[in-house]
Amino acid sequence: MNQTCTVKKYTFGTPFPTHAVVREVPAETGEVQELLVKGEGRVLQLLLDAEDIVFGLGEQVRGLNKRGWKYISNNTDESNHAEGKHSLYGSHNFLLVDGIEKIGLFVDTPGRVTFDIGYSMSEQMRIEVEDPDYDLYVITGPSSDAVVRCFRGLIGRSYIPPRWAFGYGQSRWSYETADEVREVVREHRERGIPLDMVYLDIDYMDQYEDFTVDETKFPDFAGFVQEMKEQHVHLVPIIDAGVKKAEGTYPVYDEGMEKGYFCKDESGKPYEVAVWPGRSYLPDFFREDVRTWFGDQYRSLLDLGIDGFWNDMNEPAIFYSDRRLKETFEKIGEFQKQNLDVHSFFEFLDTITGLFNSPEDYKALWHDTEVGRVCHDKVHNLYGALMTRAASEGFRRAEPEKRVLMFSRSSYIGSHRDAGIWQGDNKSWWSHLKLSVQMTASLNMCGFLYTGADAGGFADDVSPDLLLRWLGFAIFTPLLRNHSMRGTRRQEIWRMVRTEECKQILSLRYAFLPYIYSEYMKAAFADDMLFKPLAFAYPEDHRARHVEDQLLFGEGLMLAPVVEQNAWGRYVYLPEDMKLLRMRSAQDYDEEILEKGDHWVPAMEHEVLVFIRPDRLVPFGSGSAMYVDEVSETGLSVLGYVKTKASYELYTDDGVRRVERLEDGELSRFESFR
Ligand code: MIG
Repeated sequence: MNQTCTVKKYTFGTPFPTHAVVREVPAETGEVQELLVKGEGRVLQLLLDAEDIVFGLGEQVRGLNKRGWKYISNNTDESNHAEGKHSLYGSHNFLLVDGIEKIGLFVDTPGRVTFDIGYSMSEQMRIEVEDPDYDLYVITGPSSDAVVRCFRGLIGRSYIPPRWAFGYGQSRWSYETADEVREVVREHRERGIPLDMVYLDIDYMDQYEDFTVDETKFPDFAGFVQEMKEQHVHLVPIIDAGVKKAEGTYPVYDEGMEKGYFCKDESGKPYEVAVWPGRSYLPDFFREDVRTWFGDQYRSLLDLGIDGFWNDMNEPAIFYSDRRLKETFEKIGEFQKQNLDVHSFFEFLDTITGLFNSPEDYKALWHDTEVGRVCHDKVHNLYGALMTRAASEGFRRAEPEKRVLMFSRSSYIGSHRDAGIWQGDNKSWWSHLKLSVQMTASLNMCGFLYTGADAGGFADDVSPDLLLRWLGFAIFTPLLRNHSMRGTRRQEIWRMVRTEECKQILSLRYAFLPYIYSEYMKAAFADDMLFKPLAFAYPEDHRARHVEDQLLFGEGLMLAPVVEQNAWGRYVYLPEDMKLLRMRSAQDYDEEILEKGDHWVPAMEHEVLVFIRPDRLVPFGSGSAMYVDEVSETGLSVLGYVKTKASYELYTDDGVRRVERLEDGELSRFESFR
């Protein structure tokens, strides 16, 4: 299919090497003259037809179709994923214009890019690249599917986690002690709620120092990791980007300082910032030796039996810097002498909040890169990606044979080869459940297959019905984690009032696991998406093309999650006849064949709607597993909607050995005739 696409690369100036693209593409000479794309210097313009859909941009606010808003690639620790925002944690500068022509655009630059997609003028897309040095890739092809695959071929194969990472994980900021973690595990096991991992948030560390463990809260950590393993639970600790300043007591800091591994200011002095631990330094991940050093630090935890991590605060988030704090205190002193009126009062407030993630700090930081000294501001959107790359390369050295779970908060295209990402600090809001449905497909286009949102929502208080509905979608996302913020209502399933129903929904995850794993691996090896907008499969169907809240999931299924409170069901559009499964658990569901067209489909809060496409089969287990290693691929049953004949190829492997191609696992074939 890829052969039918055309890729053209236009190089402007001398772009910074992002390593997002792994294939050599010779650059065109001359102006950008692709179809409707007009490029001049830092501005690219494209006229949009009324029917055109613009997909892409990965982790961003708003819908699948990005038209009608201005999006800015500028990695931000944004705790409010509101409609009015322009940037989240990652920069994924890939767009797909899906009209009569299918055009993929990838703007490869680690600096800021503004995508005005019919926001200033409805029928025009205007892309403004801040840095005059960048690469532009223009891909044209016969279908959206082909263009995305072609793009994915350019950026390389998506990250493959261990199979256990497809299990259910419970998280909280934070489980503070080993006993608290034991309680989480006990409650799940005793009540028969499946569980594969418990996440450790910042409080497991000794004074928020990366790669340390607080021995008073987690005595004999190695023994504890082992004890959890015996219960088939993986502990997944967090690692933050900032390294605490602690002279003489923290070897990571001492070594980093001695060897000059931290980001510096313009004069070459290490630049002090503050994050969780207070005063800290940011490793200069742009340097290969620093990546090696930092990547090797993970070994201290790997050696204790840890086999998964999440990387946080790597946009990088900066609470304040020494320099800016001083300025702020001075300013506050001036305010003290004033009568604060409507202007000065708000200026006063902004003076303090402006400390957080200040662009001034990003301008003050410098990196030693493979192409010389560069101001952070110019390469900002790559910082998190390089932290993740450091980890990924470290894992390859420490565990050459084994897959390690890794997902990050910040990312750039290219990170999808090293890790997954979670969708950051969302809220326990219905609109954020819907956002996650849309974002997951957008991320898939950009290569991020191992992804998911904090199920139930991170900030604010969850309601039992929201958790049920959220799980009803999240059981299909590769990363399935219930995580919530300090101070919010407890969100563990066993502490909620509808425990039994949540548990039954989770059983579906384990019943579908052979399918989910198989489809994930096939998507990864074929540069395909796991979640697709309907437009990808039904390009001629005008109704289907504009559906924003239903997704195809793998080759056989369509999902239509309920994302509204107090709904007793929802309207579903079927682009063709499908078999509906209204599922309450792996054992309890009803089936109905629905004709192409619109349907009101009842679905109570504890019911999940799953649609099987015609002539497709879906392997299905009993759902009785309490953890992934208990899911057997033998003795599976098959769900299907067979009109004439259907077959399915199931992928299996040992789940931990690194695999590079489909043939490294085993394929077995199911068939069914009518
Ligand atoms: O800004 O480690 O997104 O998942 O619980 C707070 C504490 C820092 C942000 C992460 C969130 C995590 C939290 N962290």
